[in-house]
Amino acid sequence: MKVYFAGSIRGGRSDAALYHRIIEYIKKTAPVLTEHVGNMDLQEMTTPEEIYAQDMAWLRESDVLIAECTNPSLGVGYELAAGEKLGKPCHIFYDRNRTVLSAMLSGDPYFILHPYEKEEEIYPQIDEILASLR
Ligand code: 6K6
Repeated sequence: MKVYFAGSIRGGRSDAALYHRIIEYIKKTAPVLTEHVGNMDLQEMTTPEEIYAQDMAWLRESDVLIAECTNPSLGVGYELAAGEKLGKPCHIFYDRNRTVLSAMLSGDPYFILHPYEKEEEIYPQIDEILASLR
């Protein structure tokens, strides 16, 4: 079972450390195809065309999309829409005290929403997601 983790890059890196912790947690159970999203010293070394092609290939290869959406990101929104089109289960985590989720995400019944107030709430929910896919 492979996980596609989505988190803001050009939308802003203020939650990069949180992405890193979530990715490290998931990796104890399942491979994460998009580990770079949690890389704290991310450097863009390739072209947008290559990034798009690689990410779409990883999305097709993945069994589940887990997105952290507290920091809004056009790329993450795109990936969620693409994940829905591909029929992948799409889970959206967001800190309900720090953001109001876009209505295009909260209003789409396809997406499984996981609002949280404390980071510790994220991990048992990830356990459930991964267990449901086994
Ligand atoms: C190469 C090596 C490290 O960083 C790069 C270049 N940037 C990206 N590499 C891979 N995926 C990316 C990159 N930029 C955006 N994405 C994808 O879009 C990721 O899968 C994120 O979930 C999402 C972030 O979108 P923006 O709009 O916030 O950048």
